[in-house]
Amino acid sequence: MTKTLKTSVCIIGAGPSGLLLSQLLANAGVDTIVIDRQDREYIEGRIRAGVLEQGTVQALEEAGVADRLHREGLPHEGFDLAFDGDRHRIDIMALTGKSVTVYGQTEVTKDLFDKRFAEGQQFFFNVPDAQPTDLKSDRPSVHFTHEGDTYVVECDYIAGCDGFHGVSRKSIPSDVLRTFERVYPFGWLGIMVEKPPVSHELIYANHANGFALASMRSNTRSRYYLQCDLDDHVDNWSDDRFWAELAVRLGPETAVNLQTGPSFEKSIAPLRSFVAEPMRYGQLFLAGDSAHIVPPTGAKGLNLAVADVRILARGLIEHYTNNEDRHLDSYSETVLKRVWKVERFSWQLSTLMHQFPENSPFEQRMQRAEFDYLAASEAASRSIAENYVGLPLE
Ligand code: RFL
Ligand code: PHB
Repeated sequence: MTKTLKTSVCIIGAGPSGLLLSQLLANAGVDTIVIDRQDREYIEGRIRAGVLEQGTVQALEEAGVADRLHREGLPHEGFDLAFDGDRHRIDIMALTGKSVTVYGQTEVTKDLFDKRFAEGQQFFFNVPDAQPTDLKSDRPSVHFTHEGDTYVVECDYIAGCDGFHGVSRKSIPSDVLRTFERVYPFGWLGIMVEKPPVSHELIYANHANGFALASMRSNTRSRYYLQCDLDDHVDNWSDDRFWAELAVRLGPETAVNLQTGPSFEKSIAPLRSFVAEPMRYGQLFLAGDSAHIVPPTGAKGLNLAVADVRILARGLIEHYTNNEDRHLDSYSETVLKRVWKVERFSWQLSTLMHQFPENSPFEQRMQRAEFDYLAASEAASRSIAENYVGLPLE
């Protein structure tokens, strides 16, 4: 038997985008149903982003989920770029008057889940086959099966917050959707370890052996990454091999402070730049990774998702409270302008900081010259800093 449910906005995906949208709408009295292919435990366990822009922190405050973030998050006023052992600090506070906050995506997701559950949000987890339909009608719906029953959610709008591999973007006809993509010829091998970080600020390092990043989740938990080949495998990387290679890429002056230990997470992620246009089709809106991917250099993925959601929530709330569709109608155009700027920054920083197999000695010298220019120019450093702390919402 098919069960029919009704809601204002059906949200596909319970990652940070879907959860935050649901919370912002709930705060304004707008009803949602949230559907995910996975369950809560799986979603909370995914180790991903670690750095929040001030705008992201503000959005979480507005949503009412920032108490633990303010207690446990680490404010950072700068970070280092390193090239073959030479280090240049980007003083983001001095250059922009703003800081960023180190607080893991896992924690953001937990905080959002806790509040949505406490407020009685209707979720459907482990849904393998969500299908948005009638997107061009004024009564779209989402069809799916759950625990053996068939469901139809009838709604006004569908929010596609289901990530890069989700169904939402794929339900936009191919003659409407344009996609733009760059796949990088390497991945990031990441580990998590219960040891204090090598430095109290992040270090992004370019070394002849490849990129390395020293990051953290707290004063006692570190997150490190190494550039690796796309066909490499975690089994090739014992902890000992990882630590030895990290020490080489960070350089001896930094490596003396490295506290090593057994890793409790190890994974490889590919790097990709991707944008889908438009981000609206009929009553379907895309937000977050369902519409765009950035390489993780610069820590923009989660922050970009949150910016989309803030703009989408504003449009939807205006629709429901004032019957005013101006911001909803300009959603795709507004967010894409910002998305492309953030794509540019993530691509530029990735291009500067990695070893590309196809680079000639000329391009290697160009990377070094760009680093030397940055190190000597406040204007160039400020440009990096203003992107790192986050561009204005629009
Ligand atoms: P998410 O987090 O991918 O959540 C999407 C949710 O949708 C569900 N889903 C479906 N549900 C129903 N039906 C379907 N057909 C569905 N298909 C998928 C999924 O189960 C999931 O729960 O997207 P969202 O919410 O837009 O959030 C975006 C951020 O997660 C993402 O931008 C960042 O995590 C990107 N990212 C990183 N960003 C950083 O800033 N720093 C990082 O270090 C960093 N590391 C990463 C990352 C993304 C990764 N991915 C996507 C593989 C590392 C990895 C491995
Ligand atoms: C992380 O801590 O996972 C992290 C930090 C900064 C980045 C990417 C990832 O640019």
